[in-house]
Amino acid sequence: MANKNFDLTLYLVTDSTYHSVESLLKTVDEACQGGVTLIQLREKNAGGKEYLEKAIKVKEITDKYQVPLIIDDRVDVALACDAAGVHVGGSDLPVAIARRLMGPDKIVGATAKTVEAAKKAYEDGADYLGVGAIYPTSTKVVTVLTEVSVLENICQAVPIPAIAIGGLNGENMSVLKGTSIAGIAVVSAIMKAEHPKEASAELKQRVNEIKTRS
Ligand code: TZP
Ligand code: MG
Repeated sequence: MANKNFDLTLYLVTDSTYHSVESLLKTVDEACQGGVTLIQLREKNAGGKEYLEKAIKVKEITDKYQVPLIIDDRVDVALACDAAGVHVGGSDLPVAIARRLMGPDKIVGATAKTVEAAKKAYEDGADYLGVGAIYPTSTKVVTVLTEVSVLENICQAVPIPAIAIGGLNGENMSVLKGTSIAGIAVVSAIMKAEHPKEASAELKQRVNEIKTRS
């Protein structure tokens, strides 16, 4: 596998629900200034054309700050905008297919809620795992909660890094202390923040206080 350098410490997953394109771009820009280390464009209601147009605009910003851009769900959109990678979940293209289409140099992230799924995603070529939801979330309507103990079992079961996601913020992420996560992923804690730059910087500081793995 190619040597891919990416930092999962603070992974922003976007949500356009309450954002115009301009506001989405502004939030992404401020989040980059605040130090997010990876950004996933997550567009659940956009067709391919709209998704790609947004991805190209977001990538202009992430490129400026040298933050890798990951596209949620859609390998075609990821390839079309030359994103750093794609993130696939249980109802998307299988990890092995995503890897084959993306090639060895791109990042492929996968969602895993069990040790078994984590091992399979690793064997099929995933570079990192997203695990959750740790807390109830209003961002993703259909999701189940994942115990922190399961998260840690996943971290121990595979050599690729794992991040925690779901309802996480600066106050409640301490529940992850002692686990082997490489970072956390958030939507609301940055997308709904009044000051995304400051919110990102504070979250990053908190994650760095609790995480032990790079
Ligand atoms: N996958 C599991 S929970 C979640 C996703 C995409 C949403 C997390 O959003 P928030 O606002 O940080 O709870
Ligand atoms: Mg998906």
